[in-house]
Formats: sequence, C-alpha cells, structure tokens
Amino acid sequence: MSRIQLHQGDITKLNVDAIVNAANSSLLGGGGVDGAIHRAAGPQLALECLKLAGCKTGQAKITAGYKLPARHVIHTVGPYWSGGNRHEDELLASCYQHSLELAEKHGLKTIAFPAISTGIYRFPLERATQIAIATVKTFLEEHSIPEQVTFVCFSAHDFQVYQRLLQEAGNLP
Ligand code: AR6
Repeated sequence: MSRIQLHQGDITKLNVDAIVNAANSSLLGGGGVDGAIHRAAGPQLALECLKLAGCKTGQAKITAGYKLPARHVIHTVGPYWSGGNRHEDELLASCYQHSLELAEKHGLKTIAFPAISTGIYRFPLERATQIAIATVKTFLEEHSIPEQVTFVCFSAHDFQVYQRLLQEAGNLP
C-alpha cells in the first residue's frame, strides 16, 4: 500500500497517531478545521495550547489529542494568501515540513493533514495541493517515520483536485 493516502471527510474522526490542525498564530482556536478540532477534543486542548505561547507562521507545535480518536494534534500556522509575493509558497511548504519533522521526532507512524491555508486563508487550492504533495513525497523518500500520511479533504471538489494531482505525481493508481 502507498505511504500516501487520500480520504474525504472529517479529520476529527480519524484514528491516527496525529492529526494536523490548520491553526492561527495564537493557537487559541478559531473557525474551520481549527474550530472542529477544538470542539471534538474538548476544553483541555485549549488549556494546553495556552501554555505554548503561540506559534509562528510556517512552524508547528504538538499537543495531546484529549477526546479525539487521534493521540496527538500537531498545530501548524499556514500563510494567509496575499497574492503570492509574501513567501506564501515557502511558508506553506514549511508547515508540512515542520509537522512531519515533529511526527518523526515523536515516533508517530500515522499522520493526517487537512488542506492547510486553503479555506479561510484563501490559498489557491491547486497551488497548495502541489506544495503539499511535493513536500510530503520528498520527506517520505528520505525518512521511514511517519510510515503513512493521509491527506484529508472536506469537500468532494477538494478530493477530486487532490486525486488528480496525486495521480499525476504517481502516488495513486
Ligand atoms: N475536517 C477536515 N477538513 C476540514 C474540516 C474538518 N472537520 N473543517 C474544515 N476543513 P480552514 P485555513 C477544511 O479555513 O485556510 C481558522 O479560523 C476546509 O474545507 O480550516 O488554514 C484558524 O484559526 C479547508 O479545505 O484553515 C485560522 O485563523 C481546510 O480544512 C484560519 O482558520 C482548511 O480550511 C486558518 O485558515
């Protein structure tokens, strides 16, 4: 089985070692997937996040998963899309890279990513998906942990875009 998987649905339902949260720099919760993760994990998650004192764009921090089926949450802060001249591509790649590095450091074998920055932060979906796939692919070629990475798409449209681009990259039949 490929080490890269694609799934459509709610990331808060996944029973993996870590789900990634598309957070904001306060790490104190928000809308979108961030809100869903905090609601499903329960209030203890925000209490642990409070102790982390925020997170810079492109960086990542780890907490427990509390009431989630996932054992951990890796919180990363994607860039807000401002037209492409503010290092958005590099910052988005850095989110995936630092999340994967944290997973490896903690020996987490299975990790699931939402489509970071492509919702409220308005990063163009195809461009973001290419960056996500390329960064994950390169990391997996060079590291044995995590063993498996799942891209989670909330909408059918996002799923179709990921499916096409993963096929083009040779990662799906
Ligand atoms: N499971 C999987 N994916 C989801 C879920 C879910 N339960 N809910 C939404 N998505 P967004 P961003 C998808 O807006 O663009 C927050 O307020 C969604 O359809 O959650 O990085 C933070 O606090 C989209 O494809 O994150 C920040 O302020 C993807 O997740 C800001 O939003 C990302 O959309 C971050 O914006």
